[in-house]
Amino acid sequence: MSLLTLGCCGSAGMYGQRTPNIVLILADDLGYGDVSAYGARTIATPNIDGLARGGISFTNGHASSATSTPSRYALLTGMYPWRRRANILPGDAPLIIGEEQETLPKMLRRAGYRTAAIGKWHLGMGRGRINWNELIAPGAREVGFDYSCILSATVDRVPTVYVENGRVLGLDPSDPIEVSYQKPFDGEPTARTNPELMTRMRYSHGHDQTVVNGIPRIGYMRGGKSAVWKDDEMADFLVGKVREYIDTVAKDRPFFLYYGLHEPHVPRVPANRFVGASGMGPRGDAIVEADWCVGEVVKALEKEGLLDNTLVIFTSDNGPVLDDGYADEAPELAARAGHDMNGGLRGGKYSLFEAGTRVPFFVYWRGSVAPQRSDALFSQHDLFASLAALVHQTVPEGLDSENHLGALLGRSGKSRKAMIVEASGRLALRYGRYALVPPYRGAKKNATGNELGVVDHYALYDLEADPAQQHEVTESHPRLVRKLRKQFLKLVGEYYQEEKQQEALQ
Ligand code: NG6
Ligand code: CA
Repeated sequence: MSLLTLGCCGSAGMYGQRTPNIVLILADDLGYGDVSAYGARTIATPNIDGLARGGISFTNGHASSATSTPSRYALLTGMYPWRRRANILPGDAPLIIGEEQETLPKMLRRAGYRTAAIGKWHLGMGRGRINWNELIAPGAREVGFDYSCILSATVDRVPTVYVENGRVLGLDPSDPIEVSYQKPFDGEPTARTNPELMTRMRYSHGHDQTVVNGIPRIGYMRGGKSAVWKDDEMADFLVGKVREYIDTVAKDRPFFLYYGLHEPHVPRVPANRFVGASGMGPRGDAIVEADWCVGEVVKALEKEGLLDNTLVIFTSDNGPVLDDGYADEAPELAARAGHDMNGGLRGGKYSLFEAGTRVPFFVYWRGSVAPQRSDALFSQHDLFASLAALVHQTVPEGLDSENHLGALLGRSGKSRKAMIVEASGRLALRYGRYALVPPYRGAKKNATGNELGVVDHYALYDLEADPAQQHEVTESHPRLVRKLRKQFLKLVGEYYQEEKQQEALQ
């Protein structure tokens, strides 16, 4: 049956049933080695493993970028983020997705879906100079989400409040919120002026501005006391919103739910009941908490009788990091436990090496997707075109997203051949079994200790023979290096700036 002959929403689809609900769970900084599904024995993630075991476990699933904003931009727009020079946003940044721009949720809406975004956002909101005390627009709604309850940026950035449908949740109008990323508010303490305020956690680098809940953050904020989130209740709060949405959304049409977990990004402050759960301190405990959240989502779907008609996708926005700016002993505790967050890959968050973007990636659809392991190269930005094919929609011309629905549902081994990955504005190529990492000037590592890339030449790695990227094959494959370099420059075109690549950005 051809896709073109099929109707739109709710019709019997390509795989013989109504188009499914789609739940996309996106963890924050979860590494390839941070889930037991790929064999890690130092951490137990039974709920995530349940999706992996009952569905497709991708061994070569990628985020488009090694940091959050660009990665999420690519996932939601199907465009490479470096075309737009997307980089990590502050909490008061304007929306970086154009209001007219086609997006994954808009496409699903056209297919009859109800849409919701809950959790981490990090794509900006408003048009600049946000008044946090009024309706903030454009935002998630204009990107295509009917309902939203989101963190504007990251847990370590102000404002430390939830924004529900464009309004700060729980705000008392007599105590307005002000936010600045330029300078502290007169007379307001910061982590630098008043280090004694850091009662819950101290910073190791950066994060020395406004202190909220005893935790120093990036950016300055004052007011809005009644709206400030409680860090150790965030998982319960967000999963509560997710449960509520799944329970109450009208079931006459399918829904698309984007759930941005905040774990295990810094600051790691899991609920009390998870403290000590991993034996690895806050980072491990935050992963156990995230795993619990995933279990709650599955339970909620089960309770509503939706598991057979819901495609659940679980992945992470970028690779992992131990010390991302807070002194929570993550490096020491991981070493003591023998935990390799990278799962044997090189690099990590911020890196052009494999662990920057190769992330946990699982697709679960009970009764429709056969349990299996897949080595297909699949990038999150291909979800747009692939899901469009699933729900019989077309996508705009010129998208970077490619339709690999067959690979996504485990019905074909065919998938993307070449892919550009990005880390803090620097670019590299994946081509079949090879990775080509172009040079840049600057430090080999950043303050996190993660290795960023190669400093002075185009480096070629054979990922099949050497997934850990320990041995370059640059010298033994000069023709291939030339060919892939050409291919790389062709793909990145005018967007590749040698100088940009050479600036140490992050
Ligand atoms: C960095 C922050 C880091 C984290 C990251 C964004 C410092 C020193 N480091 O600039 O803590 O917030 O930005 O992470 O401030 S991401 O996963 O959202 O991309
Ligand atoms: Ca992230």
